[in-house]
Order: sequence, then structure tokens, then C-alpha cells
Amino acid sequence: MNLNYNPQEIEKRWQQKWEFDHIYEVSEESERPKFYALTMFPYTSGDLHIGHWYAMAPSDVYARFKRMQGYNVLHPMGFDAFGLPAENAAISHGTHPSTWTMENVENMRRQLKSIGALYDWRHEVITCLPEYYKWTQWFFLQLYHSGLAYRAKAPVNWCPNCQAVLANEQVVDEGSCWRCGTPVTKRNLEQWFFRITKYAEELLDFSNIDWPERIKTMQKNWIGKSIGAEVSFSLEHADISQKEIRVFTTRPDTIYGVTFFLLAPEHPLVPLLTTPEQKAAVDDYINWCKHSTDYERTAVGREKTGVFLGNYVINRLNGEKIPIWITDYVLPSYGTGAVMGVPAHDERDFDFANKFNIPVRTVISPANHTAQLTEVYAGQGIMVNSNEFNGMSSEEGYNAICSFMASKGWGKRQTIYRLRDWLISRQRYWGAPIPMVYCDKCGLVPVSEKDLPVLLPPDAEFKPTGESPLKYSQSFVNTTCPKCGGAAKRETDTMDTFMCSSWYFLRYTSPKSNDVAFDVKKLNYWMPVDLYTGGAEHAVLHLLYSRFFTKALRDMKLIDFDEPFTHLYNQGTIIYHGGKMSKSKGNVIAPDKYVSKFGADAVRAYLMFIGPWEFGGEWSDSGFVGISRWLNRIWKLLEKSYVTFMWAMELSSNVPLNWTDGRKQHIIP
Ligand code: ANZ
Ligand code: ZN
Repeated sequence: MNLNYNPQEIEKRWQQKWEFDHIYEVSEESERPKFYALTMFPYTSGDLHIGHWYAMAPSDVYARFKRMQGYNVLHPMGFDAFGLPAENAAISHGTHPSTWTMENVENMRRQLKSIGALYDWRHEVITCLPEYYKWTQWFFLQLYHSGLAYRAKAPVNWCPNCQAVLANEQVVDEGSCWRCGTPVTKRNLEQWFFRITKYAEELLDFSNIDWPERIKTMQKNWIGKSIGAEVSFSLEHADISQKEIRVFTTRPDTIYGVTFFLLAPEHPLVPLLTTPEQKAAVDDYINWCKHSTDYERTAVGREKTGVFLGNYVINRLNGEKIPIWITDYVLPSYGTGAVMGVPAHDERDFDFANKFNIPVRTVISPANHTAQLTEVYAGQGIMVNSNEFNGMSSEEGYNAICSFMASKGWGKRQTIYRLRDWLISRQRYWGAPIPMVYCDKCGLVPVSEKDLPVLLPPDAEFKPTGESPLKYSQSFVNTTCPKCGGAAKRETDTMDTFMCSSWYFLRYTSPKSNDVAFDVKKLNYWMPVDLYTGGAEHAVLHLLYSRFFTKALRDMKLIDFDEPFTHLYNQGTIIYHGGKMSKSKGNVIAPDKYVSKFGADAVRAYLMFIGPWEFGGEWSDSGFVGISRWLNRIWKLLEKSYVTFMWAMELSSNVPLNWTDGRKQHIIP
């Protein structure tokens, strides 16, 4: 042995010893207080790069720190293993998704072990294994029986490149697919939804959790609560049975300023309200709108477009005839899909009115200001041009108009949310099959719990058609009805992988239980998670779904806590060559060669010293070499002190020591 720092030897020896002594195996039988330190599990893409290490190593350092402080620490690791990339690999290389995924798991587990973390691998979960997805399906059934899962026809986001349906949350960056960046289009399909909107209000309550402001704000904006009123405009049209159209407005106090009325191009009344003279222009416009995403449609500053339908509604407060237009900035899925246009006090309406020469009438005046305004005024003020409401403050007017409308039966106060139900069905193979059956006699029938899991057939064919390969697997599709025993067909859609990750932290607490999704005693011991760490990019996907899932399980009386993650921490990102390190950008640094040459501790130390964890930092080879040298110096210093100490002992006691490892010659002249 020599004095040099030799991580290959040192780390191997210690990692073996930890394993041999089972020192990181945790149990619920402990006098120490529990601490559940959770790190977002990785997707099985095949290889961990330094960016992944930045998520794993500092969180492991913290878990070790809590352990040294005397806590009983659960710090598990597992794999998010269902999803499209596995299926794409199957299409392009002919490997079965399961083979591709499990090979990746093997490699990533080896890499994770080289980190030298305190993971208790007995708690590992892999979401694509039947022992796991059996319970994902079981949760689907529980949600179905609680009225929280339902099927409906809906315009869905469709990625023409991935040939797959996307959830709203998966449409990112101005309307592109979160996976491949292709602009997303719409399709009308029968889909499965989870009723997350039932929890919209409760999900806005963050009072019992300690989360970064930024994430809470993102969830708040995503849920998008709006307080206002639903008010109706009357429709007097001989051929239409409907006698009114309702709009949602946050400013009922501006109702005397309405000079036009807007419908979403997709609104069902549009064909009925279009006059023959306007039909050609309206049809053209509707077709043109199909090419824009919701994000583009509602962007501020976008050039306003629209077409007059040739018909009118009546403003009930003053009897005025208001022309009906369609425009793309009114979305069919928000509010009622109809808007009262108030150009003096709404920016988009102002631009619209200017473009089409529609009059602008001021009805809210900034205090002490009486002249006609020349630009849009969106604030509060004094009501003008509003008949008997003139002179009231806009707040008073808001209430007075709401009460007046309500007394006439023309409207009511209302709160709406931007949040939509969570679309969970995917026309894909590599996911948990939705455990439902279609029977000609009994209709839609849930698979019985004792028949779970509904297994993926191993023999599916993978073709890039956009339809689930399950559709063409006869052995899968044909089944018997759980109710009447007659011939029936299985649902061939699979579940969004975000369903698998909405409960994996529960499974970690008892990953081997065969007859329950989780062992309640162990669950109650470890949950809720004390510290959850991961990337901020999951703010409205995984982190919102997991909260919804927890609340739904609480209402089913399966668990007795409301929030899954007490404390959340988002680490920063690792930058390399000027951009976020990621596989898709092609700027990844593979940890393996650094670990084998300089040791895991050098990589860990480098990542810890790069700066505060939440800010991230830049990977630099020279910086890394500096850290490695520093570790070397510390090692030598300690070794020298040790040998010097031993030598001094030898001299003072006159008892010769047995210097078999040759250390003495390095230090003694
Ligand atoms: C009249 C009005 C006057 C409005 C005014 C605002 C200001 P938030 O806050 O986002 O909820 N709106 C209603 N339904 C819509 C739809 N389906 N697509 C696009 N816009 C819609 O916005 C609510 C406001 O957005 C509503 O209040 C309505 O315009 C518009 F001075 O009504 B407002
Ligand atoms: Zn039946």
C-alpha cells in the first residue's frame, strides 16, 4: 500500500462492507424518529448522465446527514418504466419494449450502485412489472367505483409525430409535444378521464405543505380559479329553440359596455346562427382555426381575427342589439365558450373592436375622470354610461348587477377553473392496460379485482400506425364478460404513465406485498414523505397528479393523510456547453468514466461544491480535476498524521509495531 488516494480500492472495499453488514437496510421497528427522503425516480432511458447524478447524489448526502442525526431514514430508488420511448425502440430496432426496458434497468441500477448511495434496494419498484401494474389497475378500479374515472368523447391533443394523444400538461412551449416538439393538433376520440376537477378548490390549499413559492404559483395558475358571474343574453330567433346564450365574465360591472358578442368557432350554435350570406366566410374561418393551438389562439398581442355571423343577441339590461361574431381567442372549453365583448375594458376586445371598427363605450371611469378614454382601462373605477348604476364604484356595481341579474333569473355568481379533467387513456402498448371490458349485453364492465393484473400480451406487433398494437392482438382483445360470462372485448387503451408515478412513493413502503397495494401499517409509519426532491419541470404534471391521487385515496378511506409530500425541494440544473445537460441536446457527460478513474466521492464532492443545490451550475473538467486533487491532499494529510502518530507511539512505548503495509517507509526518513 502507498499513501496515494486510491478510490477504486477504497470505494469498492467500503461499498462491499456496507452491503455485507446490511447497514442501509431499514425497518419500521426502530426507536429513532422516521424520515422519508424521496428522490424522483428516473425514467428508464438507459443511461444516467451527470444531470441525473445531480438529482441523486446531493439528496443521498442529505439522507445520510439525517441518518447521522439519528433518524430512521427511508431513501428508496426505483424505475419509472412504462412509456413511449420503449415502444419507439421496439418499432425502430425490433426489440420488445420489455427487453429494452429491463436491459436499461440493469444498466441504470449498476450505475446507481456506483454512486455509493444508501439506497435499500429491497424497496425498489419497477412500474412496468405485473407485480406493480396490477395495483395501478386496481387503483383505476377504485377510482372508477368512486365515480372519479369516466369515459367521454372529447377533442384531444394529438401529436402527429408520436401518433399519440397527449394530456394538456404534456403540451408545452407554445403548443408543442413535450416529447418531440412537434406542433400539437386536435382529434375527437372516446377517452378515459380522471375527475381531478372535483378537487380543484382543495388543490389550491397549500397551507399544510412547505413547497417552493414558484411551484405553488405554477399549480395555482394551472388550476386557474376565476371568480365572476354567468350572465345570459337573450336570443330571439324564430328557427332556434334556445332563447338565451350565457357567458362567463369576471367583470359583470362592465355589462353596459358590451358592443359585440363572441362565440368560439367550435360553439354548437355557430351553424344555426350563421346567415346564408355569411356561411362561406364562416366555414373558411372555422377551417383556418383548426391549424392553431390553444396557446397561439389566446396569446396576447396576436393579431385579432373573426367573422360576423349575421345574427344578434340582446343585452337584457339596456335592450341593445349586439352583433354575434366568432373569433379564435374564445376557447370552446373554457367558461361557456361565449364572451361578452367589452372593448373599453378588456385588452383583447379592444384590439378586436379596433380591427373591425366596432364602437368602444367607456363604462368604468378611473376615479375623477369623465372624458371618453382613448385606450383600454382594465382597472376599477366609477360606473358611467350604465343607467341606474351610474356613480357606483365598480365593486358596488359588480354586486348590484349580480343581484339584479339573479333577481331576474338572468344570471348568477360563479367561480370557474381552468383545470380540466385528466385525460389518462393512451393508444399505446407499453403502459398498464385499462381494466375494462365491453360487452354487447352489459355494456361497460370493470374487470373483477381477483382477475388482476390484466397482462400485456407478449406477442403484440409494433407498427407506427397511431393505433394501439393491443387492438390487433386477438388473444388480448377477446375475453369473457365479468358480469354475464358472454363473449366480450377488452379496452385496448393503456394508462398514461403519470398514473404509475402518482403512487410509487406509497408502494416503496411495502414493495413486496402481494395481496395489497400497500401494507397500511408500514405506509402509516413512513408517509407522508418528509422531503421530496426533483426537477421543477414536474410542477403541474406529476406533482399535481400525486396530490390529487392522495386526496382521492383519502376520500376512499384507504389512507388518512391529505398531502403526499410535506416538503419539496427543486434542485437546479447542470449546464454544459451553454445549455441544460440533456440527452436530447446531446451534451451529456457520462459519469461512468469519471467514477472509474477518480472515484464516486470525487464526482459527489464536485457536485456538492458547485454551488447551492437549487441554483445548479456548470460542469467543468478542470474544476473536476481540482476537486479530485483536493481529495487526494486530504487523504495524504490523514494518512501522514496517522503514520506519524503510530510511529510516535512506537518510539515512546518501545514496542515495535508490525508495519506490514509498507506505510512507514513513506514517512520516516
Ligand atoms: C367581459 C369582460 C370585461 C371580461 C372586462 C374581462 C374584462 P379569466 O380571468 O382568465 O377567467 N372569457 C370568458 N370565457 C372565455 C373563453 N371561453 N375564451 C376566452 N375568453 C373568455 O378571464 C375571464 C374573462 O375572459 C371573462 O371576463 C371573459 O371576458 C373572457 F373588462 O367578460 B370578460
Ligand atoms: Zn356481459
